[in-house]
Parts: sequence; structure tokens; C-alpha cells
Amino acid sequence: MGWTLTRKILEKHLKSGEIRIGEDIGLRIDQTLTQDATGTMAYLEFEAMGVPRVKTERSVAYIDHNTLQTGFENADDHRYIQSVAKKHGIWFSRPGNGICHQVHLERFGIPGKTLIGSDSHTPTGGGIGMLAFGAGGLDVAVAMGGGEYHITVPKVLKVELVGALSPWVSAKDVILELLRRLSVKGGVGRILEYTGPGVGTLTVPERATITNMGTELGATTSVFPSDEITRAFLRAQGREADWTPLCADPDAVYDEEMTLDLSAVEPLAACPHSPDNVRPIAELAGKKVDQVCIGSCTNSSYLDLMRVASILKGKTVHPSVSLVIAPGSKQVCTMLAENGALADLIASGARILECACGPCIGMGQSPNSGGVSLRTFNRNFEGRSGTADGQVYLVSPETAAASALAGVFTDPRTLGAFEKIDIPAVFAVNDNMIVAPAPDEEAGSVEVLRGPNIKPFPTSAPLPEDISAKAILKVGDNITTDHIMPAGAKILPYRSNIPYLSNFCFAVCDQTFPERCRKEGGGIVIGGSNYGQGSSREHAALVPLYLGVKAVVAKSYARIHCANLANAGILALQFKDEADYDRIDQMDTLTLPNIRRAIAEKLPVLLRDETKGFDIEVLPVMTDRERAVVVEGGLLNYTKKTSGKA
Ligand code: MIC
Ligand code: SF4
Repeated sequence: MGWTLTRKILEKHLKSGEIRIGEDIGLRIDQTLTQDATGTMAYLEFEAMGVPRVKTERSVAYIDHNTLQTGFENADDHRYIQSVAKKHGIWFSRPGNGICHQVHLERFGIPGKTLIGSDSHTPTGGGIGMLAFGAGGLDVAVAMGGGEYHITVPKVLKVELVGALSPWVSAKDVILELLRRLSVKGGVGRILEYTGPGVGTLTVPERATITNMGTELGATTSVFPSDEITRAFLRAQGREADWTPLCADPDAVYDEEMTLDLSAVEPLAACPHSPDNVRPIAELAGKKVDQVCIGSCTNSSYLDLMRVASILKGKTVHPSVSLVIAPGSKQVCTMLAENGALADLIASGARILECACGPCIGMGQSPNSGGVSLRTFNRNFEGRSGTADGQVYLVSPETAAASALAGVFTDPRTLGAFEKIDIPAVFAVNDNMIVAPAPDEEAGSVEVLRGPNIKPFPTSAPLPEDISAKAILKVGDNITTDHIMPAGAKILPYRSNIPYLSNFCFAVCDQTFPERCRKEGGGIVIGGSNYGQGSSREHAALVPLYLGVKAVVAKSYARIHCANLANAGILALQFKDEADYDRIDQMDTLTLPNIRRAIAEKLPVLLRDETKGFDIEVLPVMTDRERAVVVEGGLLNYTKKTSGKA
């Protein structure tokens, strides 16, 4: 029986456990990446572990999320990251060099390697055949220190691609079609492995768009084979030596299979407020558009922006549309500048933003009240744009550009003749914005520079014998980490300041939550299904920890957030019977008697609603290792204990 590509890479990196669905395995991690919004915390945690130099083959710190610098906070955090990176052996990608996933694909990604990043879209690396996972900052810190990265072995879903995309239909439409079919929960507990003749029709940036948004499916990760197209991409990046051919065995057996005919895909949009709320553009045609944003780690490659430039060339953006474009990297921007496409974009009236995440994470460009914003991004969660009632639609670059010209939703197929744009034979390589770490012998003398915005992160105490607390908040299904710990221009500068951030915890759902936590000394959060989907930000666990949240009881969880809860020492519990969700009301008094023993000894866990006088069984959503982590009061305590550092 042959192996899947996933299995091959997992086997090569297996450090502990057995590759059987549902089992906990520990993986050796070859590469790590961080970005600034999660990086400060990750490096503080790395420092706390006391490892002098990273033990990975390559670790890179990117500055791309928070580049607005409305005060000293960001600049201080950037300086901290640059200095800590230099000291500990981490490459540093300066602000302006581009979005972490785009730059990593261009300059560092290697087929067959494992990568974890403190950003949920790290699976972008699957576009060149990496097994790349989004993770909490603490998991990244542990991996930098040479520790294993743990996952629960997912099912491998074979996505057989057949046919080829029609003119004006693009990779974004492919992943939107998958979201339409599978939903934001459809990828949970799965790795999507792409195979079939259609794979050979897609360039690396197109593959990366698809693996990038596998995150929105809730997938553990997504991966494409490494073939001649991958080789040509790496050659064009001056890195052919990094290439190896990789694919599944012809007789590989998959856990699940589906087929997608690329030629049947049409231009699509994810409508507010969920990436799986997908409709054909043809159905939306004619609807007024207020704003168009092109960029993000999903769609900001050279190919994407050349397509946009070819649509906008010689035309003018509709007078009632604000069009902004953020190239994904300095490489992309340089090439557009050199071949004149940048001039075409500017001439059309597009507003050019720096090579960063920008509006995707609410860093400016919030739409007008109730405004309709078409974005080539990957998330359209409520409020994420910075405008509470903003109506964000996720579309392809082609649809975005066509609609920016017309001022209404426009199916790009109505544009007529299609100009095919080829991937360049040579990319403009200039790594002068990537700073090498200090050599080993000089590392000791590098001073780490900290600013006043960096506050100590909260640590949790070992799990007590019993827990008694209020049901401090009750929320519904599909709660995102943007609900739990919002980002955006006003809050993002404080990612290294948990006490300040705590004032905004759950603000999208209930502004009185922080105050209630302070009054009650924290509590237990009651959630619906897919709790914690979206971003990898461990702040969505650390801030509740700071506010005294001891446990979450939900119908089901998103993978990264669930791991972050365990890492923070917060119990992730699941209703055994989903109907019990309806029996608990906010502010009921709840107890978890003998919880420490139950978690440590794998006994049934009882939750007692003291207010209403009933008991229910809840199930810990934890591997054996995570049980031990939670009992110790989080991964940092656990790592110190198991590595003998008290
Ligand atoms: C996001 O897209 O939500 C982010 C911002 O990139 C996050 C990371 C963060 O919150 O800093 C992610 O996707 O993990
Ligand atoms: Fe940045 Fe948006 Fe990508 Fe997150 S999803 S890494 S904010 S571009």
C-alpha cells in the first residue's frame, strides 16, 4: 500500500507517537516563522525558555502586520524583535520587505520540509510542497528551542483536480468553491492533499492561494506535490538547489477523496460575514461597491498584480470606489515598478499601500458605514475590517479589478479578451531587507532592546483540585479569535501588553465582558461549535487567562485555538451531549469537582450547574500530553519541568 505525500513528510519528521488517525504525534520542525503581531510574545516565551540559539534549520522573524506606527509601541516592538532575532540566530525580514507567507515562499520555503509559523496562514508553504502549520507563539518558541511540535494525526483528504481553469477564473475561485462545498468546518481534522492532472495547470502562486485559504476550511494544513512547476519557480528565485521532486505513491490510499473539475469553476464571492458564505459573482452582478482592496497573503503575488494591472491599464477607477493595492513583497513591488505595471496601477487611480497585511487585519482602510468592500483577502469576519457594519466580500483579483472599474460587482468574464500572464523566468531577487543573525561567537554581546510597551505575559498556576466559577459568557457557533481578541489599528499595537489588551476581550460580542471578569474573578466561557476558528493568535487564550478564565465548554473547537488553550493552562471541554449547551445560562454557578484528578487520571469529567442543580458529563479535548500540560499550568511550566529547569 503506497503512501500519501503527507505520510511521507510526516514519517520523515516523526519524533514521537504513531501515525494513526486521532493519535498525538510529535514532529521535528525544520523551519519556523513569526510575524510581529504574534512574534513579540513568541520571543518573550522563547527567552523564558533559556535556550541561547535556535535549533531549527531556519527561523525567520517578519515584520508585516503592524507597520502603522501611530506611537512608539510598534517601533519599540520591532526593535525588540530585531535585536532578539539577532541574538538567538533568527533571520529578520524588515518592515517593507513583505508579508511573511509571500516572502517565505519566495525566499525560504523548501519542498518536503516542515514549517510552523505563529500565523494561521502558514500553510501557504504547502504551495511548494512543504508541510506547514499555523501554531500558537509558544509552540513556535518550543520548536525554535528544538522541541517537538505536536498535532493530532488528521485524515488525509485527496482533492483530485481535473481540467483547467477557464479564462478569468482563478485560484481564489477554486478555494472559494471548496469553501462552498465543505464549509468553514469541513477541513477540521484533515489535511488536504492536492493531486490529479489539474495540479500541472497551476503555478506555484496559484497553489499557494489555495493552500493559504485551506485555513478557512479549518484544515490542519494543505499540500501540493513538488513537481517541475515547483522547480521552475525555485529556479526563477535562484534557488533550484532547494528543489526535490515529491508526490504521493501512485497506489497511495487516502482516508477520503473528492474531485474538483477546474473547468467547471466560475468566479465566486464569499459574502458577509463568513468565508463559506459563497455565491457566484454572476448572481451579485450590478450590486454597488464602495471599496476594493487587493493584496494580503492570499492574493498579492506578481501574477495576481500583473493580472490586475492588465485590467486597469489605460482605464480609471470608478469615482465612487476607493481602490487600494498592497503588493505582497518588495520583490513583487520591484518587478511591477521595473516593468511599468506599477505606473499603470497608479495612473488608473489605485492607491498603493506598502507591502504588508494592512487592511486585512484592520490596519486602516476601514470601509464607510455599511460600506460594501470587495477584498482579495481570506477573512471577512464581522468587524474585522474595523467598521462594525462593513460588508466584506472575498473575491479574486480579477473580480476585484473589474468591479473597481465598474463601481458594481462585475463578473470578469464580461471583460472580453483575456491576456494570459506567464510566471517570470527570473524573479527580481534582492535580499537586502533580510538581516542575518549574529554569528555564534558574537551572540553573547548582542543586547536585547525592550520598550515600555512590553509587559510580562501572564503565567498560569497548576490546575487546582476543584474549580468553581460563573458561566461568565455564553456565545454561539463559529466564534472567531477576532471575536475573542480583536485586532485592528487601535488595539494591535498592544500585542505585547496583555493587561491593556484585556480591556477589549470579546468586545465584538459583549463589551461588558472584561469588567464582569474583574468583578467575578474570571469564570468559564460557554461556546457553540467551531469555537476559536480563524487566527492563531495565542492572545485569544492569554488574555482570557489574564482575566481569570479557567475553562471553556463548547460544542467543538478549531485546532489552533484549542492547542493555545492547553498551552495557556485553560481547560478545553466539550459537551458530551450538545443539547446540554441549552441548559446552561450565562452567570449560572458551575463547578468542576475533582477536576485535577479527573484530567490527570483520565476519569470522566463532571460539570455541575449549581444554580439549576444538575450534573452533566463534559469531555476534555486534550491529548494525553495536553492533559499533563494543563495539570502543570501551561506549556511553559510543563516544558521547564520536563526539561529539568525549575
Ligand atoms: C490574521 O489573519 O488574523 C492574523 C492577524 O494574521 C493572525 C495572526 C495574528 O492574530 O496576529 C493569524 O491568522 O494567525
Ligand atoms: Fe496578514 Fe491578512 Fe495574511 Fe493574516 S490573513 S497574515 S493579516 S495578510
